[in-house]
Amino acid sequence: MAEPHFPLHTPGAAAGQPLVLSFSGSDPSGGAGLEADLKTFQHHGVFGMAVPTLLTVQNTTGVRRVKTLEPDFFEEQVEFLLEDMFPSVIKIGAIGDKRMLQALIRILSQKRMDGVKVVVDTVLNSTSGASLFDMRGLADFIDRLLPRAFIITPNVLEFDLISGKPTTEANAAAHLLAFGRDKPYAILLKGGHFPGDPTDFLYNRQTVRNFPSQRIDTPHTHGTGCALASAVAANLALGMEVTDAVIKARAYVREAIRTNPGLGSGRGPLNFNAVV
Ligand code: PXL
Repeated sequence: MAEPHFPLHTPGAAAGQPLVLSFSGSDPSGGAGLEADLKTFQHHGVFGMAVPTLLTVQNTTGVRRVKTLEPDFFEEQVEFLLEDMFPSVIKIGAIGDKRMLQALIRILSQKRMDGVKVVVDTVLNSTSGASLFDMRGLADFIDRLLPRAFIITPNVLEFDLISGKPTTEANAAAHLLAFGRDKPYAILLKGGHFPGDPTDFLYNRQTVRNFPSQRIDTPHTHGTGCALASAVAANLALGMEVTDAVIKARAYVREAIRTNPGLGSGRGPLNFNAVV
């Protein structure tokens, strides 16, 4: 029998790996949410942990139903986990509702969380179907969760909701500078909803850098935002500073879209094993 290309069991492979924790919703199709986060962490060589905020009835054709989990149970899971294993970076995805948001804010307000970098993927509405966040929690999301973030990754629709103003490719940089001025966090504005070839914008400490790219013509972009935010989280945990973390994460996601496996009959998942 031929030798495998790599050892099937690599004792101690996880030793020394940074720990990254995801709080997000579960997608049974494995393309978005918690499942996408863990695959992305694994690919980046960081050790992924996860506590779900909500469950979905979902396949590649859409999200049919959402069930936000019990915040008490969520908090108990987190507390018990943190007694034992502590992350250097936390990635937050879909939150569900205001009660779950409040549980998250309580957790992130703990003194021991001070040194933990928080990546918030501002999942306010899924591209397809049911709501992943009850908008009655929007004010608390903006005023109480976002200030705790190290970086947030809104798409254009989400940034419009957060900033209260419509953003176009032409006004994005000025708009980010004005909005970001007194904010403690960096903002990666994802330009996928802009017409034509999209540009992403990274606001960080009074500067804006733009990243133009060519649109890839494919329907298979399920979970793109989850993978991008998780790749940024993993790169931060590996010690990169924010601009490098974003540049590397964008390259990973672009290649993951380009080499997508074409699964499902709707918007299929990415290739999480993409090598860049
Ligand atoms: O990509 C946004 C997203 C986040 N989290 C979960 C999702 C989705 C989109 O479908 O299902 C659980």
